[in-house]
Amino acid sequence: MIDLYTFPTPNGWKASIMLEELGLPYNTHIVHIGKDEQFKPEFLKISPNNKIPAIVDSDGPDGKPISVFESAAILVYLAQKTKSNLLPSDPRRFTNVMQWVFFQMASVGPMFGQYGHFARMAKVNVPYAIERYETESKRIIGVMETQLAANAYLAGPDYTIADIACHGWMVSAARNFDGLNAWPHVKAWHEKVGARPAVQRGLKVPVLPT
Ligand SMILES: N[C@@H](CCC(=O)N[C@@H](CS)C(=O)NCC(=O)O)C(=O)O
Repeated sequence: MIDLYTFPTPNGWKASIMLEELGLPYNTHIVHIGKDEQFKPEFLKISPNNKIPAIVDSDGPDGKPISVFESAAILVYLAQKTKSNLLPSDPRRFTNVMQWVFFQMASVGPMFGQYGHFARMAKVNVPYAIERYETESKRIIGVMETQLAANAYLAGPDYTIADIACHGWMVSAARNFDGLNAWPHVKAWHEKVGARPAVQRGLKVPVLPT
């Protein structure tokens, strides 16, 4: 059984969408990052960088429990555990998927995240930071637009973990940047991925108590 430690954010949704795509049974544990639960010692044992998502798989590769933090590491771990085509094993296709996963981790997540912070959450108004991260976020969406104009999915003709990694972040980009109307191929891809039943289920995890 897999235990998922998460909160409803773009990084958390990567893990829940992946678990739903693979049809793996899992228990969900809410780590309320607004209440600093990510700093609790028991959570830091599985996620030393105090961030969601993290998983604990009681049936690790050697039959012993294993914990995994960092959302992309979770995607790769789960794909390899199940030998899923969401991460092809052919070296060329594997590398192609991984470069888009790294693009998400190094560019999409950090830049969109900083834009959201400075535009909506910062305690002081810093126009320079807002403009910098907005410009960079839009440039990154432009990179995706070029790729998706020539390919059905981010890493080529097939849906892969690269699409799972990016989808949740584009939910916030659609909210911030006029429904992605300036990038028609990104918008169409986002709607196509968002129509997948597993993605819709994953985006509802976790349900916060009212
Ligand atoms: N690189 C990490 C980033 C994870 C991340 O930033 N998680 C945020 C929520 S989206 C978090 O847990 N923040 C709590 C904190 O920084 O204290 C990953 O992809 O897993």
